[in-house]
Amino acid sequence: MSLYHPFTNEEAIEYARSIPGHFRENAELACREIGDGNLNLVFHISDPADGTSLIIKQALPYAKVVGESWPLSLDRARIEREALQIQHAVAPDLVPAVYAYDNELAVTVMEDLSDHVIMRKGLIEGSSYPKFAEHIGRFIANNLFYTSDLGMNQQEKKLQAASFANPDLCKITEDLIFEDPYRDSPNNSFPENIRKEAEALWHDDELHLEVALLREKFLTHAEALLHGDLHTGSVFVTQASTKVIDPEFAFYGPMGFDIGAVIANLLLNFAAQPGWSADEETLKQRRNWLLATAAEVWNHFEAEFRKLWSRDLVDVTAKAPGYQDLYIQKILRDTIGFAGAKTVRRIVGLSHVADIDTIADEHAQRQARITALKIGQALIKRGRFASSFEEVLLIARDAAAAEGAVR
Ligand code: SR1
Ligand code: MG
Repeated sequence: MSLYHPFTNEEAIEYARSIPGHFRENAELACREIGDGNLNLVFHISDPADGTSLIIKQALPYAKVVGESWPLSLDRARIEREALQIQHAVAPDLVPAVYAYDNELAVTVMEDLSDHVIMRKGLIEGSSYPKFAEHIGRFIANNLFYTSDLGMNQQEKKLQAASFANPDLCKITEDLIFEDPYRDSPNNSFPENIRKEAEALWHDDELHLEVALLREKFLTHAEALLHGDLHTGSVFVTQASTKVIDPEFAFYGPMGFDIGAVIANLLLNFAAQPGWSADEETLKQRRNWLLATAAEVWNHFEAEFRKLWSRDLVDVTAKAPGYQDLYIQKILRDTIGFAGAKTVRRIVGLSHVADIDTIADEHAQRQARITALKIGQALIKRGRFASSFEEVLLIARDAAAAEGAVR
């Protein structure tokens, strides 16, 4: 019989005590369940007397956001933990350390990052993160390169890809990102005041063709081990530090999917800015920073990826002149297309973003949703034909200009 059961706070404390070399013997430990995501329990365990702390993350056998009617495999805890360990090996300063785990209990014990803030929250509060673009570009480039046929043995990669088959979590993405928003699905969720714009997604053949092609890439292009859910809620930040968490959606997929996720979430915040910026000058500055950061994410990714290619390539055929440039162009185009799909899903699909959903002013909130939908659709349609990241910035600026006023 399986030992699995969801922990109570007391059980989480007992489990934390069993981790060797962490807490003082007989310490009075405190525990808070702080999971605010869609799927898991997250316990923060600390010794208030000396400030020692750690995090215990435990998968539930269903999607917490929906309930027990949506079962999910507990093996995702192993997948998340193994992905964290692989990511930590190639980018140790950008990923929390794993202290212990138990596959049967679906538990991972890891570094506490309470001195950081979730990036989505920081962005909503108007903070800027000067190191973020360099950090996330480096994180993505190292993870993708060293888990791909470019940076690891091709036979080992096939075995690794098999152990990261993640059907339940991939199905969430396949449905919520590539299917539901483009039809009248019961999973969709949007307010009546954008029904016209939402329904337009259901009747746009050009859009449907591009989404079908993106979905095909997601289903079939096992290029590298993706994080799989790299939105700003999966990133802890300070001014000087970036830590990427939550790779439970990890699987072998198309590289552009991870970069696209980061870009989409910066653009969702861009769309939300009229609801958060106190005046026109603040709005202009915030939006400029968000677009500059998006461009820098791409630039840092590209520079780091090319550097790793020159230094650590394991596939001799990839030395063919011109191949690297075509490879980068493919990633750029996929990035733009996936960024579009990831923007659209957060407006009309099941799971939204607080950047927009917590805007207090109803008019500003509606405008933010419409701007995001415009950006998302334009990116999806442009992706396959794009030749530079600059096109993303133009699309965002055009959508903002269509809001009226001087934005
Ligand atoms: C049912 S899970 C909904 C969303 O939450 C996760 O963070 C993923 O983005 C997923 O699509
Ligand atoms: Mg998550």
